[in-house]
Amino acid sequence: MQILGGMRVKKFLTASLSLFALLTFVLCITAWCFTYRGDEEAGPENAYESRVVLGFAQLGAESEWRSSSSLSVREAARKRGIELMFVNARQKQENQIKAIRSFIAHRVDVIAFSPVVETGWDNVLQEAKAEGIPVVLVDRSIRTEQEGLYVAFLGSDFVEEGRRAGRWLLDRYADFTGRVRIVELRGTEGASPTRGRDEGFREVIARDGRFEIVRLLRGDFMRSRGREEMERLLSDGRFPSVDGVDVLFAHNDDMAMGAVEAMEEHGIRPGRDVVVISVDAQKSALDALRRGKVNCVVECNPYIGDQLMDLARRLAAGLDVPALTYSDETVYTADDLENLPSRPW
Ligand code: GZL
Repeated sequence: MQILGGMRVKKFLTASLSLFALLTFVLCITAWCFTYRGDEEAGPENAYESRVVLGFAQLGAESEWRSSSSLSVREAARKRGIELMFVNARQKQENQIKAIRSFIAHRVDVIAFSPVVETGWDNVLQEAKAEGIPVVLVDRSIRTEQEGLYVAFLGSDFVEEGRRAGRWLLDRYADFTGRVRIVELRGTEGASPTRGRDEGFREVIARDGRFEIVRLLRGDFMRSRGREEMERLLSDGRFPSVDGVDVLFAHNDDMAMGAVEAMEEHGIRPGRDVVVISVDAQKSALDALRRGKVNCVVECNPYIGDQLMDLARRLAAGLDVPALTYSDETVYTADDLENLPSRPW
């Protein structure tokens, strides 16, 4: 009986093991069917259906352009169903660094930010890299010796924006033989748009000895600061006297508008007594172009929210993204008054 019993147990065990092996095989096949997508990448359509959390550290709210940038990011995240953790760093690098660290702690899928200045990011971006969280630079760029601290840049070619301003100016003065004295109203020191616009503008005007930058003003991309700086220049009586200035090149609209206000209060006609060039092409500058108070507006495109969400979804799905995406931009002058774009502010 012992033998019979033993044989029964053996048969039972054999049958059980066979059943277990069959079930395991069926489960593996089932799982494989739900994950393997043939030889293409893990289905891009999956990339566009899963939950994505994007941490975005906006640098502040210093200008019309920045407000348009923030609106574009928020609208695109809402439209595309992306969970957005949005922090306004109020112009302070330490606030952006704190925000990035909180995104890391929350284990967001992707981090994006517009670096207020170009340097001082290595440590916090190393921390994101160590946690395997991809970082996208939006709008402004950074300078670093380290590789792989970010996976993509999405924004403008600031050097080319400066070149466009310079090329328009040389063309404007093509038939003029005297000296052309320029005041440059600079944005935030240490920021990539300030460095780039200055570099591109100087590169072009250097081709013609008549053009000279006779004064640098520092407006930090803010209207109030642009006005204060122009007030200061006007009060020292050298503008636009015999040794005065012919051109104002402002790194953004807000500073240009502040300077225009100050000039008008001193009886100077901006756009006529002084040629005014601005960058951004937000509402205030386009309105001033229509009224003849600004002569040239170089566009800088803040409306990149949709492109950012595309990058975020692809990165969250482990798909490749382009390392560099520049915005399409143009230049507006008095010749374009019939087809200027509308702007929200
Ligand atoms: C440019 C952006 C600049 C704008 C300013 O991409 O970083 O910052 O030109 C803004 O208006 O303050």
